[in-house]
Amino acid sequence: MPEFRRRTPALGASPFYVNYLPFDRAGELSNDPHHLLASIRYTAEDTDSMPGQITVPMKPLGKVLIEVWRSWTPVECGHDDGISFSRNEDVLFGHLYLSEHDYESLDAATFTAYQRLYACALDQGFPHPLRIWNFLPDINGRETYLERYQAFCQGRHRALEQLATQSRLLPAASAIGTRGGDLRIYFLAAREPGNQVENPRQISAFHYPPHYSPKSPVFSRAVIKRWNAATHLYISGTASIVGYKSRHAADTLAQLDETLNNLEALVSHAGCLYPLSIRSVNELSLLKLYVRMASDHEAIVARLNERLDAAPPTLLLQGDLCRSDLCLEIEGLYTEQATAN
Ligand code: 3EB
Repeated sequence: MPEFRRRTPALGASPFYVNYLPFDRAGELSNDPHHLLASIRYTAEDTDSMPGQITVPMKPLGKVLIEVWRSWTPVECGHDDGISFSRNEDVLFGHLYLSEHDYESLDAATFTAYQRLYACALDQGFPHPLRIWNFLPDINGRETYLERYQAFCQGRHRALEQLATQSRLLPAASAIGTRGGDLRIYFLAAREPGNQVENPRQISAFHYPPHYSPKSPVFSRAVIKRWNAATHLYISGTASIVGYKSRHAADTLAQLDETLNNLEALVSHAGCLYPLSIRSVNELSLLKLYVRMASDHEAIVARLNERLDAAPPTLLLQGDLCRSDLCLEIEGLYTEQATAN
């Protein structure tokens, strides 16, 4: 049996930790609201979120889990130009909803969302977004001459071009299609930047050829961030893409295998570049899977358990992916306590 290095972090080891809480234990969240950075519920009904709680209109597959971000130190909450946030000494966690109808296009709405997001992060003293999650309805639909995902990429690209002086770090990201609701974004930002990690099997998204998206998607494959006593690796949504081309159209299990190969390559690359002990996807702290067809759910879980000796806690959601030929996407988080040096 391989020895797995995944461990529960010790108190104070990192500025926050994330786990998945069974939905029937949601009541526990109100026991200690002062240490709650965020809780995220994925639910097919597009309900209004409670203060400090984020709702994303996506159907959970299998066990219903709440994503919980907890801080070791007390958090402060606030609002800034439509963004709700919570923060501790080290991190800012924010979220915003934008109604597309208030803007002339998805490009314009995304541009505004990113301007606000970066302005809020700067105002609060956390100018470097490390990880951003984007949710948009009808991601594969068309918007004038562009696909909606391309329109989103264009708005984000235009905004980040202007914001490059604030932070040169391209955050890790996910961009997922919902089946209703507004443009929703949540993010994690820090006072100091982390480092980008790219995937040796994939062309960097910001270098994708223009026919794929006239303005390229600006995100990095992963961001590594060293905290005082811990190191985090935030892995972007990863799909069955080699080079810049999608592989195994319409073959969900082949896509799953390719995606795991991509994740393995990324993790070992990160382990070569930085002093991390992680060597394989087995050792990640958390996984999240977005699956286009709910009916693929059981086959995916079976194959995942076959491929991984000890799969990390995994949240499965029904979500659409930015290319219509993609069946699934996987993101991950890794936490490692720093060794004394
Ligand atoms: C890809 O690798 C798949 O536009 O923010 C994954 C993660 C993908 C993030 C984004 C897109 C994004 O191109 C799609």
